[in-house]
Amino acid sequence: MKPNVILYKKIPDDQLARLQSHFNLTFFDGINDTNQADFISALKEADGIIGASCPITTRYLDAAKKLKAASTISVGVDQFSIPEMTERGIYLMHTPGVLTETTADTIFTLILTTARRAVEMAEMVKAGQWTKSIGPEFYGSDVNGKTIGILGMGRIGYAVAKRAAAGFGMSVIYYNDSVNEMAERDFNARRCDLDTLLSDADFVCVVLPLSPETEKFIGKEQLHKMKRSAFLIIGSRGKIVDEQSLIDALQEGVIRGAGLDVFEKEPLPVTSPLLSLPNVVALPHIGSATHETRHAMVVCAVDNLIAALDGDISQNCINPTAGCAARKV
Ligand code: 8YV
Repeated sequence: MKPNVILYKKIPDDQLARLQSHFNLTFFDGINDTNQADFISALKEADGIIGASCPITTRYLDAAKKLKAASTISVGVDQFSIPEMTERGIYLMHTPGVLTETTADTIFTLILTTARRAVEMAEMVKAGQWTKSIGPEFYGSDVNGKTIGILGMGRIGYAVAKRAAAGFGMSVIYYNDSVNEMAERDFNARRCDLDTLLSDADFVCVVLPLSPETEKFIGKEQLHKMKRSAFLIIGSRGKIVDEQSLIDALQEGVIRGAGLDVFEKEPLPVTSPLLSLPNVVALPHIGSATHETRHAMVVCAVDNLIAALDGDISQNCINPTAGCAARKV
């Protein structure tokens, strides 16, 4: 008998066909108030689940007595409680690697557009307001030769450092639990404490994963330690920065601007003050959103689930020790 799997996100046909050939598949187009009861009832028989962008709560896990593996189509695993999954003996699989370069491209897009005021200027041109040669009131800030401070020097941090050092001649400083020897060797990156990073960087770039330890890691106190001429770039998860403190800092001129791909609440409410600030570039969480990369992420997540349900968790498993946990039934 094929294992029972729930897919809770639309995926391309070729990968849907792969799932169907391996599993007895039930599909949900996201999890919402209208289909939640059906989702819970399908969970009772599920061996595996695969999807993204929906929190997998304790209530769901309580129903999922047979669940062996969850495969998220993302590198971030903040939709899950890792300790809870481990304790219940459920493997959590994710998709690192395949989205690194694309996400670093998005982060650099934010660095360049905020510093050079590209979105604001483009809107001015489209509105027919480019009537004379622009003066100092519209000048931006240089990116080349500046200092970038990267919070979180993992794969994506390294890829951002590569662009910064090799492409833009920037000095790289970083804050990370451990030394990243490759970044130090390849880009002369220097590890420092948080206060030094905040006070020295012209671009403070947040690529830390969201976890209980990093939630609201950057608040008023940290923003006030940044240079008034500096930019804050957030590329991983919005909840790492206290959004109200950021809004205050931008409104009061504590920092010069912010480039944001992620927010405390997504989609960003239309009433958010961030939307009326000219010194903010806001993107709709497009970090990995290219045709090529999103497809590669689905392929990776499908591979991960097939392997995990076959007992192979050698690649991309967040909690390999889940196998040691006594199964609660
Ligand atoms: C996706 C992401 O937007 O991989 C991640 O952690 O944030 C993004 O690439 C998202 O999880 C939906 O697939």
